[in-house]
Amino acid sequence: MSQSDLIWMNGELVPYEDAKVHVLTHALHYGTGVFEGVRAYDTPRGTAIFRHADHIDRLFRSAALYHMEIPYSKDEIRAATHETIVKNGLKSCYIRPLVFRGAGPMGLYPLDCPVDVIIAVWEWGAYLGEEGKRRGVRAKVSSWRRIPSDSLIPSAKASGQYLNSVLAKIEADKAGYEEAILLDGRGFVCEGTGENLFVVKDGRIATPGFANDILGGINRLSAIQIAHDLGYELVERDIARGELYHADEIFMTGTAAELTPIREVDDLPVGDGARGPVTERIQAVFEDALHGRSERYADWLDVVPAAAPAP
Ligand code: PPE
Repeated sequence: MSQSDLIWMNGELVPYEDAKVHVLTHALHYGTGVFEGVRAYDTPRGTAIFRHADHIDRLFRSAALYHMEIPYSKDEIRAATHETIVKNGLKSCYIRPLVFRGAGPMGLYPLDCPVDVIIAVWEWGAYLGEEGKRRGVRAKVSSWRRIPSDSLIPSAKASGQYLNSVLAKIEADKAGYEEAILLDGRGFVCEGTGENLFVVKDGRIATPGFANDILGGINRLSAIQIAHDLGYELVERDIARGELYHADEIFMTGTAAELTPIREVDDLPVGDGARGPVTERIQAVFEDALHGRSERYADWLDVVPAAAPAP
């Protein structure tokens, strides 16, 4: 991660060093925030944000699910994001909008605390590495189960919920793996700590659905669309843990991770222990879409105006 100069904070761009909050910020104590992970790519049409409207929609939905009213419109958030990228002079970057309960009365009741909004951008390479995207990564089935939807809201991208992913990530890292695969409360495959998951067997693709308590990934939707367009059969269904050990291929999708194959699960090679042919085909189309090399998926890109107007 490399630091950028300016962070958008409650309506204005402030220097990186000055983008601070009070220690009694509600979200710091109780995790009352919602966020997004978005990426902008350097494309032939200029800097372009991948599926920006979908990310903004999910941000507003996550906020509503936690009873937070965002004090800006979707258009304002979009324009502010454009401005933050342009003013930082970045051609490609990771974008992190965060909406959180700020400093106000302490105690669990949050509705009297302000709702603060920041948008940060920085240059960030592939989360699980460029080599990981080519060769695949090693994953471990976590001993931590994915948060169930009768305790929290797995479909919301809420800050506090990420303690679940943090525990799984630490466990996997300490055990020498790059990523964790969490099972849902019923013991079916759910997702990675920050990625959705797909299993390929005999040319057919399966992925967990909302009944498995996934976060509805935007890249998941793109991978589903691309798989369909390439003519693959793809179903959303319960996937037993044991299927991971019989899969021909497994891959994960996420904004940070992009499309990354898994080459080993629990020390067992997945298929040939390398990126498989179905994964490679979908990944190639996906990469073209991200980088603006695809006519077919050109609509997925929100081109950043070179001199963004102030929001
Ligand atoms: N599941 C989880 C739990 C998750 O956090 C992400 C994104 C996804 C699935 C995939 O969603 P999407 O990006 O819309 O395809 N994780 C974000 C945060 C990662 C981080 O380390 O921070 C991301 O990829 O930006």
